[in-house]
Parts: sequence; structure tokens; C-alpha cells
Amino acid sequence: TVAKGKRTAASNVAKLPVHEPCEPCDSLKAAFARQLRYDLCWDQQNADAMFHALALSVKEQLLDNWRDTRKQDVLQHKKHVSYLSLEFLMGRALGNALLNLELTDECCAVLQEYAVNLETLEQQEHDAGLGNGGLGRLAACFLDSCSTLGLNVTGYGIRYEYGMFVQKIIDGYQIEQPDRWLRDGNPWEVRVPEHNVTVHFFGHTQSYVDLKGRRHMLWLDTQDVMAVAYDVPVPGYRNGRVNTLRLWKAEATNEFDLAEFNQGDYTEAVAAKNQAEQITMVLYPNDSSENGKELRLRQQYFLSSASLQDLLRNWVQQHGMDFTEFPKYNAIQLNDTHPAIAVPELMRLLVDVYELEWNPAWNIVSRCIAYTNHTLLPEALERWPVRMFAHMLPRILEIVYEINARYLDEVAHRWPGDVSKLRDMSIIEEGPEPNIRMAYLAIVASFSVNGVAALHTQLLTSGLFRNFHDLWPHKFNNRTNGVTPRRWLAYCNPGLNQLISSRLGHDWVTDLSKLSALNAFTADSSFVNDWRKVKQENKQALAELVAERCHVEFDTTMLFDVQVKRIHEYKRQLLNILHVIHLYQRVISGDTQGMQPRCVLIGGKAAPGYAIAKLIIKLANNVAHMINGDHRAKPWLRFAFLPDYNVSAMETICPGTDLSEQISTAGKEASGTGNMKFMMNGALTLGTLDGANIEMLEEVGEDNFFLFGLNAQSVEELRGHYRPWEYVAASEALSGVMSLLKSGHFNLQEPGIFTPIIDAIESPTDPWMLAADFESLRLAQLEVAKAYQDWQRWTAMSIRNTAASGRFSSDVTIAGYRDHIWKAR
Ligand code: T68
Repeated sequence: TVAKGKRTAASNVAKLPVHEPCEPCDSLKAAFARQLRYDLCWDQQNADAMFHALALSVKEQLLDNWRDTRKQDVLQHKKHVSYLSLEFLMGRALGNALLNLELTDECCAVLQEYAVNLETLEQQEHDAGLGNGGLGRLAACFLDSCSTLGLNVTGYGIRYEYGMFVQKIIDGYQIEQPDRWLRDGNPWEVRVPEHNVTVHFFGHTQSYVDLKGRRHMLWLDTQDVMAVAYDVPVPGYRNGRVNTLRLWKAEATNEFDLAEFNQGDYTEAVAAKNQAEQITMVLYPNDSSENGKELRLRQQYFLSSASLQDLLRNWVQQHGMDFTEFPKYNAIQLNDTHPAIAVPELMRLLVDVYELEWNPAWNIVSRCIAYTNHTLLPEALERWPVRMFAHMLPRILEIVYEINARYLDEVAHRWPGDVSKLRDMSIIEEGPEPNIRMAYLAIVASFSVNGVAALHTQLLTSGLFRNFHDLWPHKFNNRTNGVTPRRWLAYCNPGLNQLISSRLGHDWVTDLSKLSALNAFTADSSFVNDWRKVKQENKQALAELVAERCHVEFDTTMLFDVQVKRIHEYKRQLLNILHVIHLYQRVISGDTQGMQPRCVLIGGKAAPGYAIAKLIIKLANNVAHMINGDHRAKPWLRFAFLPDYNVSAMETICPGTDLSEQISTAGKEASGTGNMKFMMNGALTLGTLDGANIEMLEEVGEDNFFLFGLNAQSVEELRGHYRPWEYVAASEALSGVMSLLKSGHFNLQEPGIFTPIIDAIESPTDPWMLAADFESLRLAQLEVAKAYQDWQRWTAMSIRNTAASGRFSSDVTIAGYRDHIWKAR
């Protein structure tokens, strides 16, 4: 069979619907009553049914604006940005939608009549956990900012049937369970079958010459999968705009089913359906390494192809087959290299399907595509075996070769006779198993390549991408990350929201730089008292979460010291645990002079295949068990590992935190974004000179930040002659900790299990250099304790942190993308 639907004619496409004038939509109250009574038809008014009815009613309130937004954007020829990402870590939508639509009060009033409170219903919502961590959550914050800034941006992603796994802790070990987030249905999504597209896999290519003597490539005998669009509304903050997050679900094509069925093999046909639907079944739970699985490449191509076909179809519908102005009205932002296969796919669509010549097609591609890098870790850089491409995407491989050949001409021109440059910079990495370097492919095609914090961008241009920076310096730029102040302050911290607004008004919600005016209140005792009171209430809420999930009692008079993020060696949760063990040793040896009682919380998921990260979780749990069971420790130290850390947990955690731990090995954390959420909510940071910590420190000043550890340059200088045992010997505290660990004190039932951890710390090749930073961390923690004991000083520092957090609003970041990359208005 020849691939179906090779040419998408404008006539196949649904026209923008002409809608009849109709009654305006019901009030929230009326809609809710109707949903409950008729649409859901549930007699039992349990919290789950009520949540669904409420979510559907709130969605109704969005629909007119959603439709108008699309229509206006078309009419006004507003530049469109496609944000392509394998991950959108959205979390819950209800509370955020109510906030943005200014419906929270009305909603509470409605619910009062049903004798139920909003919070109870909000907790019924399953997190949309369609992401691993920072990268996926950044995409979600960006969507909120794009809508709020009035930009015409569509998020394109995958509707995973199973999101990020649910983490259970059993006997201290992480157990992964499937996240069936769609099991009760998703009230926010709208299935849009009229936007289906077909994606091709496998098959082979053949060239043919048409009657005019033009050579074409055909991609034949493909296995086709249908991409079905599910749209999710993304409301801006009180501005009437509703953008779209379009998530693709894979389904079997009718043609494919039929072909099998006609050969009489009904069960094979059903099996084929299953195979097609596999593609969007599950999110890969690796946050920092690529495992090279074929299914992952299928996901990447599926997303890229479906989204680009959607874009081009819209273009043709509005402008016909002339693509010359396409780049003026379109930008495509790649969230890391995961969708970088969009580069050859866009070439394929323009050349093979829309019949452009190579050069004009490349001109379009290279003026639309922009790439954001999120990591320097070599294990996270994507490389796909050429062999895999040849089999799964034969036509795409040909196009990659052609792109590479033409680009290497440019390299040869720039560095004549330098063969090693050609080898080093080639998109194809040669060797026994040749690979495609996806980052290089992305850079070659992009007009913009950005890092996500100043240090990160600097390290990219001077290290990993140095050659490319030499060749095309104009492509590189920095866009420091940010987080949305709607979810991460206004919504998750209503107490602080109210207090801030009582003095500054509400404008800060869309202009976070206004928070700097809070600096004027650090000596206003009534304000300072109120600030402290809000923090206490938030600590109470966090203590309740910890009690419920960890069965550990956190005392809100103690310092709350928190580290939540994915578990990774470079993030150094282990360093934190070593410090906790040290505090425990101080307590049992009676060395409590000047000690500040504290509750330490660690939370985060480890990639299921990352053995040492999982062992670190086990160690945290064992140490916690020991400490919490020791009555001598109780007045001084409590320690818990929070299971199943996710977006909605963070909404309770960051407002209730006193001290935020951002302690990665310098040069390894591209930016960090949790650090910003804590800062916004008035936590103080204990941090290294890494990622965006550096810029946070610049904003808030050294007096309001607990800095420690080696900087990125010293880390690199130390590599090669790092001798961890010397640091252990030189530190009484660290020697004590290491002896206790080695004694098996924390694993009496399971001797030897922590040996890999001990060996890692003591290895001269430990890339994370824990031992080197321990003393410095310990001393910084002494400063923390001292500062906390003067609550007026601490509260003033807390206020200054919130006041200085304005630069880390994702609105600022997105304004940067808008002005410097997308050139959109
Ligand atoms: C994070 N990256 C960075 N990757 O680690 C963090 N990776 O410093 C930064 O703040 C954040 O991106 C936003 O820029 C990730 O979260 C992944 O999740 C990931 C997923 C799949 C494959 C590789």
C-alpha cells in the first residue's frame, strides 16, 4: 500500500465553525446544578462526582473565550508559537482555573449551598503528571505565562495514558505503581477528531521522476498510526485569553485495521490496534538519562510529525500553498532535543508532501526552529542509532544525511582541511554503531539556541557547544528560567497573597517586580508579625501532610529544612543525609549547645532503573527511622522522607518551608526552578554557586542567602586529583558520620546494603565531590541555625527573599523569549 493521505488538500480540512447566536452560558451556579443533575446523572453526591461536575462547569465558563481567542488570532494574523515538548507537568487545574477566571469566591459561595468546601473537591483531582520534573513543569509554567502575556502559543505534547509513576515506600524502598490518572475521565480535555492526522512508520523509500523530469522520494509500505487531538484549555490571568495545550493520543488507523481484517485475521487486527496505542501509553520516567528505547523514538516522532502536520494544515487552510511567509508567522520552540526530530520531519513535509525545493524548504525550517538546552550531563544527551532510524524512519534518515552533508560543507569552508573538526561536529557520530547526535541536529537547524540560566549558557558556549558557538555565535542566548507566580504564590499561598496585597494591591500577580516594595516593610512590626503568622500556618499545613504521609510528627516551632526534587547523585540528597546524621551524632553525644531544633524533609522520585538513587532513598528512610525512634533526638531533630512528591505536594511544601536546600555540585544543575518557588514563598536558600542559584544570590544579596561549597571552576580544577579521604580525615564531623555509616548502624537488619554509597563517597573519581563540600555545608548550616534563633532577623530575611524574587517570574522569562527569540506580540 502506498502511504495514505500524502497530500493534505485544503478541502479536507474542517472550516472554522460558523456559530449560531445562542444563549450566553449559564452562571457557575446554574452550570454546576445542571452538571450534577443531568449531565453526570449521579444521585450520590460524593466528592468525586462533585469535583467532576464543578470542573465541567468551570470549563464551560472558558469555552466562549477559548473559541474567540482562536478566531481573533486568525483574524489578526497573530504570530503563532508552537511549544513542542514530550512533557507538560501540569498538576491540578481546578484551583488555578478558578484563580485565573476570578471565580474562587463565587465558587466557594456555590459550594456552601451543597455543604462542601472547595478544598475537598480540589483534592479529588488527579495530578496531570505528564512530566518528570523541572523540564516538564517549566513547560507548564510557560503556558500559563504565554496566556497571561496574551501570546498566541500552542503547547504540543503527548496524552500519556499513564503519567509519572506513583511512588510508594515499602520497608524504606521505592516501589513504582502505575499512575492511572485518566481512570475517572479527564473533565478538562476535549477530543477533537476532526484534527486527526496520520503518522507513518517503517516501510522503505523509492525515488521516482515525474513527467516534468523532477525527482521525488516516496515513502512506501508504511505502518500508519492515527494521532487524535485532545485539547486542554490554558486560561490567562483575568485577561479573557484561553490558549490550547494539544495532546496527541495514538490510535490505530481504520485503514490498518481493515487491511488485516480483510485477510481474515481479526485477532491480528485487534493486536495491531494495541500496538498503535502503545505509543502514547506511558511517560518514560528518566529525568536525566536516555535509555535509547525504540518506543521512546516512536513517541518523539509521533509528537513531532502530528504537531507539524497540524501546523502546516492550518497554514494551507489560511494561506494556501505559498509558504514564503511561514516563518514570519510561525516559531517552533523545541523543549530540549526530545522533539528535535521535528527538524527533518518539517523538511520532509515541505519537500515530499508540499513539493518545495530543498533550499526554500531549508530556509523556512531554519528561520522557524529554536532549541532550548536543559542539561550539560553527557548521559542525558540524546544519540539515536542510525540503524534504528534506518529501520523505523527510513525517509527521515535520508533527510538527516542530506542536512548533514550540506552543513559539513559550511564547516569545511570555515575550517579548511581540518578533518577532526568535521568528525567532531558531524551530526553523525561515527563508530562501530553510528549515532545521530540530536543536539547537533537541533543546533544546525535552529536560529536560536538557549540555555536556562546564565552559568549554564556560559558553560554551554565554552564547553559542550563551543565549536558551534565559534561557527554561529549569533545563535546562542540565555533565557533564565522562571516559575508562574499565579500557581506558585497567589494560589498556593493564599495567606501570603492576602498579606502582600493588603500593602501593595494586586498588581504584583502580573508584574512580580512590584514585590520589591516589600523591602520597605522589614521593620514594620505589624507586617513582620503577620508574615511570621502566615508562615506558621503554612508550616502547620505542611506538618499535617508529613504526618499523614510519613507518620512523623513535625513540630512547627522547629526549623523546617526541605529538599524536594528528583533524586539524583548530582543534586546531592546524600550530602543532606550526611549532614542529618552529623546532627544526630551531635544530639546523642550531648553536643547540643547553640543547636537549633529542626525538622528535615526530603522528597522525590528516582528513575526506576537508577540503582544508586534508589539506594539513597532507602538510606534516607533508614536514617529517618532511626532518628524518629530515638527519644533523645525528639527535641532536636526529626527527619522524614515524603513519598510521591509531585506538583500538588509542592503547593503545600513551598509555603511551609523555612530553609530550601539547593545543594547540587556546582556546574551540574542547569537552572533549577524549585529554588525559585521556595524563594517566592519566603524560604531562605542554602545553596551552591550553581544554576539559577547564582542569579538568586545576586538579587537578594549575600546577607540573605546561605552560600557554601566549591564553584564550578574549582570543581573542574579538582577533578583528577580529588582525594576524598583527605577531606574525611580533616573533618571530625565527617569522619564521625562515615564511621557510623560504615558500622552498619542504619542497616542492622540488612548488612552491607549501603556499601555502594560508602564507596561512592570515598572514590577519588566521585564526580559529585560530596566530601569536598561537607565542611562548608556544615558551617553554613551553623549560620542558618544562628540566624533562625533571631526570629526578627530571620523574618526580615524571609521578606527580602520574596521581595527579590520578581525576576524569577516566568512572565519575565517568556517576555524574553517573545522579544529575543519569537519576535511575537
Ligand atoms: C531540568 N531537566 C534541569 N530533564 O535539570 C533543571 N531529561 O536544572 C532545569 O531547571 C529544568 O530542566 C528546566 O530547565 C529536566 O528536568 C528532564 O526531566 C528530562 C526528561 C527526559 C530526558 C531527559
